Amino acid sequence: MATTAGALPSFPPGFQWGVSTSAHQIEGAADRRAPSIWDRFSAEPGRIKDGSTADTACDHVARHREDVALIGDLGVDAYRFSLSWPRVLSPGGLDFYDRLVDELCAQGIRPVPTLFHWDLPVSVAEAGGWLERSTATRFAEYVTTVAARLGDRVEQWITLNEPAEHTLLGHALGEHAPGAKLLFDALPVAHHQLLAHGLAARALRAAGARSIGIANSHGPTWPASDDPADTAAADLYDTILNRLFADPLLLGAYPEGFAELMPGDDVAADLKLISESTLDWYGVNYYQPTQVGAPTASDGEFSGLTLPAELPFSVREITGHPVTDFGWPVVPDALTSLLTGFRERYGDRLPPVIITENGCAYEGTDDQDRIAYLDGHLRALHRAMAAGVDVRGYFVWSLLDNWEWAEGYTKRFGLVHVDFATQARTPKASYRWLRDALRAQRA
Ligand code: IFM
Repeated sequence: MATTAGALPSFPPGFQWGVSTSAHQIEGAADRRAPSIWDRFSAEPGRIKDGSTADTACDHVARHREDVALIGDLGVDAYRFSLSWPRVLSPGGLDFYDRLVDELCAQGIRPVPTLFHWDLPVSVAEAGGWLERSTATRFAEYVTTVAARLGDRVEQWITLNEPAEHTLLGHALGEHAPGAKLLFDALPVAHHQLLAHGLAARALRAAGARSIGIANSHGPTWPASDDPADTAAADLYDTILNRLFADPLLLGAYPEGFAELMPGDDVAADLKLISESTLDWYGVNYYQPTQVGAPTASDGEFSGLTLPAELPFSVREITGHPVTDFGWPVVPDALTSLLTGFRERYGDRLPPVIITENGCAYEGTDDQDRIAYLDGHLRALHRAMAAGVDVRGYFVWSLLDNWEWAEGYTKRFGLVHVDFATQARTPKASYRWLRDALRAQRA
């Protein structure tokens, strides 16, 4: 992979630099919280590639001071972490987040909590989970509790992380928790998460929050060919990934043909609630483009996922680009085109954008490939900004090597290496590169 091309271009003053993590992937201390659907899922044989669980993960609950010090030394402005809803339900659970927020504030790092990053409490799942409308209401109650406790120090909130992945991987394909294989019958999960976003935003505003966002995953969809069967399949995939969640939030409407499939007596009223003043900024998690074609006769495979032949599209391998250890193609230009495409599609309805995740899986602590990845994507981001997209921040995924869901501990996304046997943290070359790049931005 190519090395970097010297100093990064200058980002505007006030641009927010950050690193991201999520609760289930780093916290450990599983015995001190209620179970989540991921605990249950990872206990089922064959679900997780290396047979591991996140019971210990990065032992972050015990080591959060050391981790906050690493964030401080890196020199970023903000730390995006998530709260574990099951921990908040458990005695003393919120005390941990209270201490974490205090520690961040003491180091001058802005806390940016995500309120849901896939670890639904089992108790909520047993009442129907996201297939039930009542989960959105329960989520808003939990958010009210969190905001009452942390709202005096937290200004910037993220309601949900990647509801598209949680719907598709968790409820349509069964590759993530809770392991349901409902295909298009999973659509209520999308609607109820959007409703939860709307209700949570209302609860946060009532608690005085002034900066609310959501972290949605997006990436350009490339049709496998000009054949109408391929372009139609790619259009559908693109609608599901790039519009099913963004259109309701930004336009107050579902893409054509989807509103009729959503649950509830008054979807139009829900859409009003979902879209009205619920976003001060729009979070984009970007990793890669996807090449999509017409369905194939047999099941497909993509990044370790099985894609059943019944799907109305198939995902094809992208060639001609370097790939990460996950097999994901490295295409920085696709970040530029994604953002300029969003600006074209949504115009003034698109609020300022923050890149809430971007990063890559590579082994090793002399991670020159990660440096080249980050360098390339930051330049691509700068090009999108020069073309008029209002981008206000960039968060690297991830601070630490962590538990990568169905991949277990086999994929390392961290700027900091974690030895999972000893819990020793070792900053990688990419950590030092980012630290120096941030110093140069501020010089
Ligand atoms: O680790 C995940 C994260 O939890 C959500 N976004 C993508 C990351 C890499 O797969």
